[in-house]
Amino acid sequence: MEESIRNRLIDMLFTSEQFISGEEIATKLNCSRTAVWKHIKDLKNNGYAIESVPKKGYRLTSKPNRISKDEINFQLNTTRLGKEVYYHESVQSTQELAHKMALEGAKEGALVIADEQVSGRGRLGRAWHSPKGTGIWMSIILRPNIPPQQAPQLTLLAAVSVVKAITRKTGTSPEIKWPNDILINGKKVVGILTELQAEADRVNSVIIGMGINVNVDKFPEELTSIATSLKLEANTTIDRAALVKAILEEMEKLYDTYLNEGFGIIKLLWESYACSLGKMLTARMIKGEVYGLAKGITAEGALILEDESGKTHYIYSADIDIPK
Ligand code: BT5
Repeated sequence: MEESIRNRLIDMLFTSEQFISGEEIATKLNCSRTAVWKHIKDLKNNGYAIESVPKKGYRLTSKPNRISKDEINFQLNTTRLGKEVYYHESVQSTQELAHKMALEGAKEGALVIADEQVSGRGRLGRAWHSPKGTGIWMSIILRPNIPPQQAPQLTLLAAVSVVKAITRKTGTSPEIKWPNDILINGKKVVGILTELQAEADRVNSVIIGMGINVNVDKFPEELTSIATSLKLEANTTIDRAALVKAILEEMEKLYDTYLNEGFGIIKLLWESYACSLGKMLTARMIKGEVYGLAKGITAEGALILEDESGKTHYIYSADIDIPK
């Protein structure tokens, strides 16, 4: 109840350009003027800039660039994804938390998101730089009824959703590097990590972790030549909550298509955004490397490489080097 008053108050302030009096708010929200005053105070403490003028009332002058539950749920146009939001100011890793919550029965679409990660991680235990207040560090829990070997398709689905949302919100043109990197002008702006909780023939949950460098101004030295942010590329600060919402909306649409019609359309979309196809590249795996022409992806999402002797290799997991 408290929460719904708060959301409706944000809604009223957000949609009105004029001052709204405390009395009008109290009547519309069916609460006391003291309750209105308390909610306004709380919103101010949470970074909302609200002008209050005696006899006139309240007016919202700026929203915080925050990614907590209120901001994400406000006008979110999905039915499942992001309906449950678990926001934290600082965590070790949203991925670890999401794993725990999935085991404890979190619903499909639950979102774990943090303003900062102190031990964010990539694949193979690598570190993921996740500084405070400037990125989107989040993990989404899905529960598709698919065999475990199809799960890599969801990494590709997630990548397409993020590219569509970034294009819509920033006007930049990101590309996908198989399997899980999103690049702008050749530098990594997003990393995606898909992990499973599964039995031999059945997926219990898929945890899709996304790290997005949104308003990061400066990277540690070891990353400056390989990493970039949306702000650096678009030359403007990006509203993080709006981008999270766009991702959830794009992803839910594609996920429904995937569940109803299979991987076909996602595969075509993925190929249209891929920067690695049709090029000679090296796939580095734990057991060795293959140099060859990237010909496409299979129906499972594996990369098809043709080496110089004409032999075809199917790559399920690797790091890719594309010579400049
Ligand atoms: C990835 O791994 O690209 C997957 C990253 C997933 C991060 C998200 S954040 C939310 C969720 N919670 C987590 O703890 N993780 C997920 P990989 O392909 O292994 O790439 C890792 C490599 O990227 C590192 O070894 C660095 O070279 C580089 N790197 C680290 N931080 C970066 C950053 N912020 N931006 C660009 N590159 C980065």
